[in-house]
Amino acid sequence: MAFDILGTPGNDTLRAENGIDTRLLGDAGADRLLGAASADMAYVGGAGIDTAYLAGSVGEYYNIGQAVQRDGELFNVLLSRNGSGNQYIAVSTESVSFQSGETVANDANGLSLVTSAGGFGNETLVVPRDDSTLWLAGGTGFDTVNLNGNPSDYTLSRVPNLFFDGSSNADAGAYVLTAVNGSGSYTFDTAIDSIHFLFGQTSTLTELSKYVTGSSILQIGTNRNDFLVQGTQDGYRAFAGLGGY
Ligand SMILES: [Ca+2]
Ligand SMILES: [Ca+2]
Repeated sequence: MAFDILGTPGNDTLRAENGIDTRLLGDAGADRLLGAASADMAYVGGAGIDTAYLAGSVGEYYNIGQAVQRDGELFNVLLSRNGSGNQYIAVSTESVSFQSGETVANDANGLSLVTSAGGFGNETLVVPRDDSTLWLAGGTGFDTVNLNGNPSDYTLSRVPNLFFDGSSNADAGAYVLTAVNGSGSYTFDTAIDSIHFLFGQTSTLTELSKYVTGSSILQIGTNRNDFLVQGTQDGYRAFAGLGGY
């Protein structure tokens, strides 16, 4: 649960403490919203021309290229590359400045200057600690997602939009881990390679069903070599292997 720091209708400078998850709520006016290292931050500028100030440099974040609805606000999300904290930047915050000196507009153009998750390299995506609904793309390279807790803290499902005429939704087959305590839901496209639970367990994406309790109503393969399991004895199950072996 994040700590809130509230601005006034005037021009405010709001500063978060290091290590404390914080929402900075500027209200009206031209606000300076100063984030902190080692914590998850939300920057809500409100009316007026506002700037979020992030710890570190552009190179310490991934732009996941999607807007996320949270607490009634629409946010662009930058994921931490090094544990410095994930950054939710409300669209009412006009620009983003980094401690290292770079400033970008908080829009698709500006954020395109931040490395996209799902690119060519070997990426490690560190997801926020709680209260998140994120869709994560792997791209090429070997991509790992660091997720909080243990496998037992989640249930597993797959995006089931597979049609019997052979067509499928673009997201079909994506893996979904939903936190048992309701704090978040994480969807991984099948280009993510590995999930590392921060309390110890590491699993390839395709073997998650060995570790995480899940729905087996619809098992869908990926374009890789798959391990499909029917989890219960009764009823019909649809298996679709897609590509691979
Ligand atoms: Ca203000
Ligand atoms: Ca604003």
